[in-house]
Amino acid sequence: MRRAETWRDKGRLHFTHYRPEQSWSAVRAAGVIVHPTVDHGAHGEPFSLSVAQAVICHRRIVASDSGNLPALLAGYSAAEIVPAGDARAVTGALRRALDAPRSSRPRPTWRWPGACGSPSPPPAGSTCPSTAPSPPPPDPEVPVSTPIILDCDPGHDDAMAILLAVGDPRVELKAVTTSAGNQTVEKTAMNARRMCSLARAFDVPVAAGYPKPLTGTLLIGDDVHGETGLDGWEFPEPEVPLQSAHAVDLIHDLLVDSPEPITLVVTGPQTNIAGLFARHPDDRARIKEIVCMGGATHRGNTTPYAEYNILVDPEAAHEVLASGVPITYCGLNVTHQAPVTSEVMQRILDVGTHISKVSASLLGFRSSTYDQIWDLPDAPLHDPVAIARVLDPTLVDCVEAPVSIELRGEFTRGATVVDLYGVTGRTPNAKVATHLDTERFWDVFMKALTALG
Ligand SMILES: [Ca+2]
Repeated sequence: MRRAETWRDKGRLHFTHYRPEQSWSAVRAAGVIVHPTVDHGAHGEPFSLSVAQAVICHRRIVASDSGNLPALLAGYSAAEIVPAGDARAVTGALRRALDAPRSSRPRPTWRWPGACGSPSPPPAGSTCPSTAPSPPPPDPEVPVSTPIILDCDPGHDDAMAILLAVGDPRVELKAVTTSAGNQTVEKTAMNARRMCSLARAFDVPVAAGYPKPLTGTLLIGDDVHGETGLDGWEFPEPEVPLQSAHAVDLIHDLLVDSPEPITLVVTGPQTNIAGLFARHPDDRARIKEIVCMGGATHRGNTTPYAEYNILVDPEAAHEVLASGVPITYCGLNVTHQAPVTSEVMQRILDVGTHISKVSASLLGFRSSTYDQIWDLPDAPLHDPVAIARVLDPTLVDCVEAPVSIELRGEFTRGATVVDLYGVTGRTPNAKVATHLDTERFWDVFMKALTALG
């Protein structure tokens, strides 16, 4: 057996030729692609640069062979080009490409179509026609769509987050997975199916995750969200089915199969994500970032200092924070800048669709419970703020800060301890949202709602 070549990207990327199945996705997650006409590694066969026709790093060709590449690789720009079969030259070119500043890398404007435009690599030995269709030229008017997986616990505000994710073209909703939180995991999965069906997102898979937190018993939020977890509307039987796969398996498969890192938006307790990292530690390198609704820079909402999502499973939140995956917290301090006022409710109704009518009814129920519990009839719409941060980061200002999850406090378990002023001297380990552009946020939400029809 030949000596395995190893490439590293600042310690994150680790790829060896002859152990392809596990490492292959890490390479692709880092933006390195070997042209799929030789993508046998993903299917368990040895991959070798000696048969590679092209090696692509962050959408730029760094190595290529001859043949029908011009047609096959239309849409890619060239960095430096070295012979694809020269492992030493390719390794050097890849290192230089991976070390290039992010800003100098072209933004992806179209999706990897698979060999010859098909979703799967062709059988070994087959050849692509020289007239393979070229990808469409990038349209500057069409926004780049960020692939996301929404892990949530619907829940009324999760429900609105689903609608925003489906209705705004700047995110591509790859899946909805549910955690136990606002209601049992069976009910949150049912509610995710209801909302995807309502939004006619029939191709978005929905899967249920763990039934309880890593430690302790589940604290449901039926005081806010009711017996079903989504009280306030009588839903028909959902058309979107429940996947038989566990949420963790679905997330893992999507991460492995994706040609680019995926953003996880987490708007419930973080149990599923902690479980994912425990079972598949390599998946950390396949995630672009985690944007969560959770925590607060000041006070909590379920105990004086703990916010609900973190309080339900503090150990999971701690594991996710310690994973090293970039994480952004959209906490109560910023989500309370999105109150559903009577004016907002009227705007939702004015959209004039069935979906807007259902939304207004759901939010009306939630406002009534917020009014009873917190004397807050203009209930803040927490979870869509995390989606907003992904689809347009300028909507949500963030600062970098050291964050810790309180696991033991007698009165403060589940609190996010955010060192906004650097008094602890710790290195910042998270982004923390501090301000929401409320006016533009509601404009974006209404636009998405309108787009859903
Ligand atoms: Ca939620």
